[in-house]
Amino acid sequence: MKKDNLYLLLLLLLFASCNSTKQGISKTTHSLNSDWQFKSSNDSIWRNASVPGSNYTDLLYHGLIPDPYDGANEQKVQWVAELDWEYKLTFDVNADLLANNNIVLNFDGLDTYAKVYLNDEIIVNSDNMFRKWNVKCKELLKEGSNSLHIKFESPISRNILAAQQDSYQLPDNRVYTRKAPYQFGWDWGPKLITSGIWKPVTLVTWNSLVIKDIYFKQTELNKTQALFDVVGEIESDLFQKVNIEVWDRTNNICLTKTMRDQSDSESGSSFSIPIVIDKPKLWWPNGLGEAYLYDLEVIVSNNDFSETFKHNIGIREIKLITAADSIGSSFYFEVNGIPVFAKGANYIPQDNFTTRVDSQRYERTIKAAVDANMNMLRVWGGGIYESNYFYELCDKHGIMIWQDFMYACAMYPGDKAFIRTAGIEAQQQIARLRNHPCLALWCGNNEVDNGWKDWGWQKQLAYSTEDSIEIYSNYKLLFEETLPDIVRLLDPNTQYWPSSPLWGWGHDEANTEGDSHYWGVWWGHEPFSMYEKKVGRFMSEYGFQAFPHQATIDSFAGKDDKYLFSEVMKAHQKHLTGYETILKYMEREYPVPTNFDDFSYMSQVLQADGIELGIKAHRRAMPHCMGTLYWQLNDCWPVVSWSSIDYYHRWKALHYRAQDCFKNYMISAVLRQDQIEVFLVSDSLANTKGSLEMSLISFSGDILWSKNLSITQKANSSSLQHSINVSELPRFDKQNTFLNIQFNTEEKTLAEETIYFAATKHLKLENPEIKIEQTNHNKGVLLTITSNTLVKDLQLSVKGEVIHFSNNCFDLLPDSPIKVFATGIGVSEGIKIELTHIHKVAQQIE
Ligand code: BMA
Repeated sequence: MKKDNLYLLLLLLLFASCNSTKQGISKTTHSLNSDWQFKSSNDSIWRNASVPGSNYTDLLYHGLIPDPYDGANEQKVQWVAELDWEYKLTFDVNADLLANNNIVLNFDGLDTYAKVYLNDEIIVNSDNMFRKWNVKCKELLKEGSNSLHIKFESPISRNILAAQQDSYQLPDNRVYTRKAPYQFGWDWGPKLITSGIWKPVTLVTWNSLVIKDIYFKQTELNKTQALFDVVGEIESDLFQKVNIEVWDRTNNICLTKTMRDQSDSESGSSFSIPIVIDKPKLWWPNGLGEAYLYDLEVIVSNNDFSETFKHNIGIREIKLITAADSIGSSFYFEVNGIPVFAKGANYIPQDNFTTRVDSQRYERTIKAAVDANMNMLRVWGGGIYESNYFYELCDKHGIMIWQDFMYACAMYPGDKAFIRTAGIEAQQQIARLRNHPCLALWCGNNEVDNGWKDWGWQKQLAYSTEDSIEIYSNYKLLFEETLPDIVRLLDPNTQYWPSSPLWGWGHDEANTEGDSHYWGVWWGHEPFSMYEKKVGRFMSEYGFQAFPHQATIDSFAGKDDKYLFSEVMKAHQKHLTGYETILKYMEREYPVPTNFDDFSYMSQVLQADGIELGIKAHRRAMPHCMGTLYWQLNDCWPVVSWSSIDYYHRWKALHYRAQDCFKNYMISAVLRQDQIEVFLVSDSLANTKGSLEMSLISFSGDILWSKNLSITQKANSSSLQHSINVSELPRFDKQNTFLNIQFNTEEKTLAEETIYFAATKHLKLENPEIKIEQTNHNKGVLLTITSNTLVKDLQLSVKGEVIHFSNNCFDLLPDSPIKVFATGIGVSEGIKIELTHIHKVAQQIE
């Protein structure tokens, strides 16, 4: 028999042996999310409630509180968090359901201090929003009507009580409660502390066997094969033999079929079965290749019943490389053996009321990250562990996830009960997330170590030496022992990093070791040009605020509120000196509009220009620096903040700029005295040949000088491709000329950069004649925009309409048409586009 035929026969045999006979399904899940009622403990009237949901969203639904996101309403609804709340449900159980061998009540998430009573018996006493609770309850259920009653205690009163009982004052009372830290108020978020059932409730029945957990643990990867152990835990109520099949459903291949004898185990049983995936197709981060996923399925069965577990996995190896080197110590991600420059942002929860974030909002947010050419998001430690869907989208689109544990900006307790609940939380979250190929790193916390060392708590809170020793040893217990031990045990393929950043931004080491949060710009009021000097090994935070889209401001502010220090605008600016800081930076280099709308536009230009400097400095510095994650991607309510997309997913100028700066190819020209240094950065995994085309052009379009060079840019590198000495150039007016540089191949422009020789406020801009041609195109309008003279930072908008422009806030160069695609509901030819640009705004300043 020929080798090929033999192979075919073997495949067929394997297929036949895998083709399991049909058994009954062991497990049935009944949703218990309908018909809940709620009330505050002070009240006597029960009202309908939504599950998953919260007291705030339920009160909003009944019109009992004003919208906290509107105006300055946040203050008016603080009472909600100070009360205790109750939720109740009556549900029917029939004899058939009761006849099942096993009945389990699952609470996927209770927020937060909750006593759960089933038919008046307490079954859960929750102290942690990030845990799930599974309770066997067959004995407590009865045929007919059953009741669930959940009593939520105010986290505020629990925190006060815990603080009173402590022998020293921790930096913030919120630390006593395992609950989303940002809900207690942040410098971009309101204080809205929810209570409620924030994840689904289900009643699960099973007979014979149930899969409790499956972990696809990659054990080896080479060119021809990927080896995994399928590590599983099943529970069964019989001594029995079980069959286990593992399928690759993407390619319809049975990977293994085996039998396990559980007779040596009483109630639980674990197994580890090796599987091999031949000719593995790798999972790659966005921009480097396909994020290929294998849809794997594990079927556990006995003669009567079967249960199936499904998960998409990706075959890849992600390593964090932290090794001593000639500079200090490195910090970069190696993916499938290749050092990958991480491009992205910090992600915060998308709402203070997390249960309002539906799949569409997740899709829009992750799409915005993908469209901006990001390959990494950091799920920041002051928020929540995200929903499964969030990680599924990141798996699918090649967005690597730096996952913080949920601890931020304060010291935490270290008593037994706290460490215990923190440990269970970590175990459950790791088990839930470890099969996701997007998961690149577990990080202990955000700015806890940095805060302890640099923020002066010891003095402010008058800690004695003993207090300090105890507080920091509690820190070490949690972040240097408990959490890393659990990660090592449950997810040995993902590395753990104790705290982000390694050094605070005041330390020299922040530029030479580990990851860095550089806040000299913004918090330290240092000029944006410092981004070029303060380049660490991996920039995990840096940022600058800007106003959101006009329509977003209109969602919370009336006409009369639209001035900087109005009550409403102050309520939607959570940084103590936010507006002053924006103003201070704007004055340095930009015209400062007196008109509110123009000011808000200018703040976006300021933010985009500033962060562009940072991104470019970081990428240019590769491989010294191997990552840039700006602060922050998104918002949790409509607010003036560091985000690049606002609460309603409207892109600020920064998001468009990031899209450009995060392309695989990036040009960055730096002016150093009389030298213009032209850097080219490429993340492409192949060398690229092309031409570097440089032109010095006056604002009205006269080409004063040009030069073309044939170049090769090495794969995955940054290099100084060319240096122009200003003496090579003809004399030119610095306020009226720009240098445009393109990296072109025969087919297309891979990267482009335009630099100016004077601050924006000193540029001699002229009144442009802008022409816009509109043609219907697919589901939108294609705009072709031209101008006779340079238009700086041209922003397109359509009054009252929510339209997405494929490009916005760009420099329109003289006689160089730009094509922009406008999409939105009902968008078609003839839309009235309003234009804002620097010259127009500057002219309106009295
Ligand atoms: C960072 C974050 C947040 C904060 C942001 C802006 O360091 O970790 O704590 O919102 O700064 O101030």
